[in-house]
Amino acid sequence: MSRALLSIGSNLGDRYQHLQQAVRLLGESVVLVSGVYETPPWGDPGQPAYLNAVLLAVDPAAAPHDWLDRARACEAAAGRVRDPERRFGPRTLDVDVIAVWDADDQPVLADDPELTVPHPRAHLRAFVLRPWIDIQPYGQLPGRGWLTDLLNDPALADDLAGMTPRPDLPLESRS
Ligand code: A4P
Ligand code: MG
Repeated sequence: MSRALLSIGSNLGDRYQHLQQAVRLLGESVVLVSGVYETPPWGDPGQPAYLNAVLLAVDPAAAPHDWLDRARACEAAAGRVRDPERRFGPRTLDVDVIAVWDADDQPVLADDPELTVPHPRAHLRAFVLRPWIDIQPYGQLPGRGWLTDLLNDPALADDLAGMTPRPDLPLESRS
């Protein structure tokens, strides 16, 4: 049994369609889907605004690396092209594995460059924490603490203020 919190983001092409396709491809495992937010670019300012959301997915058969494989399959389906010169640059679809929990509901801790969980930059990202609170108001980022406390960090204030909810762009879960 494994549970994963995945973050999805897009700032190139039909952004909404890319997010919808990711939810569709992740399929039956998706149990909770946040609202969509328009967010200022993080880490590399010279690019268009993103649409971001997060998903909680559950799959009794999934090992931690399976979530990364699924994330990459979604990115490939959106025709993502990686620019090695621009790490945080624009993309049709970014799917990150933010955290994974095992069958006993314990957070999986992995320091492998292939899959580092919890995601090492999640606590710095309002575009992850804000939608996550939508679906888990009492959630915690393993090793970092309550989502509400993390979002109150003054360092995130500007990014948070720059985010706009997009209730006109709903993402549906099928479960
Ligand atoms: N990797 C290790 N751990 C993980 C993990 N937990 N989840 C490895 C996903 N991948 C993980 O990823 C680089 C390597 O990280 C892979 O080999 C993978 O095995 P990548 O997808 O090839 O490259 P990337 O996504 O361009 O780089 P990186 O460092 O993952 O960037 P981020 O952190 O994904 O940032 N601003 C807004 N507003 N919204 C966004 O969604 N996204 C980014 C991308 C930048 N700014 C953004 C947004
Ligand atoms: Mg990524």
